[in-house]
Amino acid sequence: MSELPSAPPIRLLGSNISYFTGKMENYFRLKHIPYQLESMQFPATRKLLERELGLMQMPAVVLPDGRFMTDTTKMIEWFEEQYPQYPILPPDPLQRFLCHLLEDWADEWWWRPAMHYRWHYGEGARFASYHLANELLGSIPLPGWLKRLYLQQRQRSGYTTGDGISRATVVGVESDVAQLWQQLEDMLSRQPYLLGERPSLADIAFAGPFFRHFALDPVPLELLRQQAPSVLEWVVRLWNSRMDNMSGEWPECIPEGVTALLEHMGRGYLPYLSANVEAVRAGATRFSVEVDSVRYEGARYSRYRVWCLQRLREHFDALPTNAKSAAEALLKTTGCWEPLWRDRDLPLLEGQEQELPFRGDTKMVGVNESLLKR
Ligand SMILES: N[C@@H](CCC(=O)N[C@@H](CS)C(=O)NCC(=O)O)C(=O)O
Repeated sequence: MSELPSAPPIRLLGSNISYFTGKMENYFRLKHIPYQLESMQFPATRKLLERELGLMQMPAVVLPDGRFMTDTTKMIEWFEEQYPQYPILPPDPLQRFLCHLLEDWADEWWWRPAMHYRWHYGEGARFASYHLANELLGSIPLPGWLKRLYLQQRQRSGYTTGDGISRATVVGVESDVAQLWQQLEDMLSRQPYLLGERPSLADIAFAGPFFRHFALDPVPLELLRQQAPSVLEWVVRLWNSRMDNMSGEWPECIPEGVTALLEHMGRGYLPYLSANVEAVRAGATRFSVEVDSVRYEGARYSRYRVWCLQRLREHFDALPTNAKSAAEALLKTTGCWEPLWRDRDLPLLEGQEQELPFRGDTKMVGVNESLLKR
């Protein structure tokens, strides 16, 4: 008997040491959605994605029908509609809202420290630049040392020293990371996933900074082994979890530990988001801000993150009345409420990000692309 040809799998274009590619892989695995990871090849992939999506961003997904997609947040939302069995969002609206908050924080705040740990230390920069030069830049006819040098400079000037991290900031950034690890260690030494017994969107989002960065790059990996072994165990547990095998229930109430995370987010990320709004409104592509006792000097503004703030507000506005009051009370006691609403009108471009996940308008930041553009 001949077998029916199986449907071509979903293609995930990215890198196997990339933050957002790792987030998407954790999602596909958890949902048991078959996919095939393909390393992007520059400069060809850049041209392809600019044509198909309007921008080059990692990862991209190509559906079996040939459509291209970008942005992990909107892609996951779309896949959840297509694969509604075993949802990664809890049924309780307040818990769902918390997942969206935590996802945004994981995506947009922990990116900078993750890049810092990779590119600041020689050990990390050597590993990552060697890996990426081979994985992504194989078709560029230049010597390996030059590609590695280029990658280190590109990533530092785009995402670390060029995004507000100076010598004086390093201690503050690393202690911010240490606080997060301690908070997660407290939670994950008591329960297998962030919301309790079942993995959720919050776990998928935190796979971004942890799976391909903190738990992979040599310097943070050793720190994680020593300081937060339960978090390290969670990284692998999540990678090896499947939603259709879960017997645990969604939690009855907000799990212990979430309040500390929200307080942390309210001290650092939300005030930063609001400073970013001011910078975008003023057209100041660089801005300086002190949040949670750390001063970021010359951080890049991000139009995309204005849209992120708008989305968080929309998620809040969409809550049913009871959940809305509970969310408001929780946001107020954790210091998140005021910065969430500080700027009433947000300086969004007309129709900004409305075509996601099938077309993007703005990237997180613009970095120097000379080598990859040829
Ligand atoms: N919000 C986007 C962010 C994706 C993103 O920023 N990816 C990084 C690499 S992991 C990237 O493409 N950076 C652009 C660049 O370096 O040119 C998502 O969720 O997919």
